[in-house]
Amino acid sequence: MEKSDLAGNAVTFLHDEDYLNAFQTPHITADTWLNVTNRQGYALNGDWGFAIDPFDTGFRQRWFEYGADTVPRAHDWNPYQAETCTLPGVWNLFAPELFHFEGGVWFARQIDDIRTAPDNRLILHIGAANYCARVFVGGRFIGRHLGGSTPFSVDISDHVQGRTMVLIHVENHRQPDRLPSHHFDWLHYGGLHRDIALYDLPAEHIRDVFARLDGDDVVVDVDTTAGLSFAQVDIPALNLSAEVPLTGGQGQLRVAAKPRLWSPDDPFLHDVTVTAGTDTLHDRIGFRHIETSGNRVLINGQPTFLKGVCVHEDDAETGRVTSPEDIRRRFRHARELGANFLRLAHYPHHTDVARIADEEGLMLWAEIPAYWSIRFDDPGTRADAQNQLAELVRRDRNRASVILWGLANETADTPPRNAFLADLAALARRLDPSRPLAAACLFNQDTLTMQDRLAQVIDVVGINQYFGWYDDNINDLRRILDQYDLNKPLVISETGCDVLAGDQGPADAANSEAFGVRYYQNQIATVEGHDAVAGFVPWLLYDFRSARRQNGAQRGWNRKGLIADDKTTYKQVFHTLRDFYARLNETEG
Ligand code: GCB
Repeated sequence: MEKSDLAGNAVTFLHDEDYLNAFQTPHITADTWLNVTNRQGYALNGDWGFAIDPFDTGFRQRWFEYGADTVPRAHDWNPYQAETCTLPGVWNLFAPELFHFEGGVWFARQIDDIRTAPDNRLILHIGAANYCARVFVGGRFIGRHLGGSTPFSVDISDHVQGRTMVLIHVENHRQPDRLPSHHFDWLHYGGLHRDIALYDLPAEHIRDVFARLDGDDVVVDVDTTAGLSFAQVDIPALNLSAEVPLTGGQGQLRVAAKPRLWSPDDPFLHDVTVTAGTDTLHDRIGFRHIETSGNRVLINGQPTFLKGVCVHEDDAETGRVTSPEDIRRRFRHARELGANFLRLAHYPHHTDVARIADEEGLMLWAEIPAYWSIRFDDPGTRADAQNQLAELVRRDRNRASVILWGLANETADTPPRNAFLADLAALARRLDPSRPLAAACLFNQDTLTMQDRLAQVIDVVGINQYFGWYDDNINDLRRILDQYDLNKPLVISETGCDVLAGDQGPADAANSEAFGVRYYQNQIATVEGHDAVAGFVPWLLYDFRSARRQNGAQRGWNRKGLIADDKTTYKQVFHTLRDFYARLNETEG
């Protein structure tokens, strides 16, 4: 019989079904998130020990107590002798037998106390963990974070002494109360797929800065720890150097200014430096106006047609792990297409995406995974969604390239859903009054009208439509556009069909290159010049993995990419769309 240190009863830990209760709270949320832009952190990327744990043995047997004063005996895993992996990483690609693993995995490594002053704070920052992460430091449970694509920070100062063991348990069970829920069209990668770093900060420090244009004013919100009484804001290109009084760590600077505006043609970024106490945060921020008027999107007052393409964060070699090179390749392909806009589907992408788009002058739609069937009446799901949205907005609201927050994708119009999404809209507007909101809404399939009540809440109405693929009659699309009577921009937020690169079949054979070209030609002929349409954002740039796609042409991949999964092989549809955007670009002059 195994021995347990849980209780005198040697078998308790095998029978206790409440073993997780002690690891549900505290929640790590947007409230503890730290803006780490340009901060010099100590990278914790690289080798970590790991173990899969399909039975939650690590909780029952308290594996996390490794690193505490007493080392547990007779345990079924020992992080000091663990197999290793490289983080950021997704376990699906650690070994072939883990490809479809869904469950819990422990990650472990030791860290050093890097504090440069005794009362400094040590903040652990994790770029993303899909889906539920529990953090243990020095044998103690620190907190739990939900949501697979947004960053979180946690103060671990009180638990680090000399060299200290950190364990992070990540589990990605597909559950109906999560976002996304248990059913979605991409591969359910699990892991710690973005940067992990440790920050050594003065006890009193800057938590966040939010700079933007509001009418003729530049506005800078400063959020610091409570002990600071003022901050200094410097924007040299505006000759601006001002002191901001802080109350309870909060302050706002508002000054009339005429900054050189960021635009896709001139993506000018201002150096913005905020200093408070001995702490400094530096960012490069573009100032621009984004609004809607009637059925047009206006950038700096100019009607701008969104020539777009959707993109997933997926890679044959690295899964959800991305890199600046991968992001720049995405943007090179988008530019080659003649696009000015990308929809980042269907969850927050890496923080570098918007940063690089800022520099390159591309516009983005950033969204949270309120996708398909969501438990809209579950208060836990609602809290999770609000937190994911808050973490996304706080992370990216300084990025001029992000012009739309996407709230939801193809969710059915019911009262609980409308209440849930109205709350999310209110939250987005409170955290960021400067951006319009969008969503992929559902149209009425019988009347071919836009009847989704969500459209009343948002500013830019998206429709995903696949006439000529899932639905037959392309004329129905024209009918939807002709009947569209909302005084808001309408964007085709998805359209596309599966094409197997190199398939030379005839135009009436699904999956052939010729079929794809005809599909796109029909779509474009319907949309081109139609007054109702403010943007066209086909589905999508690259083929991506999806476990629910298993026919002969798919074999685990959604093949609607304009470019194949190698991110190199162009399909003919790429050129069809490029020709359309070239015509638009020519007319725009
Ligand atoms: C959609 C979904 C997207 C799917 C796509 C498809 O409407 O929003 O996530 O991948 O269709 O390929 O069917």
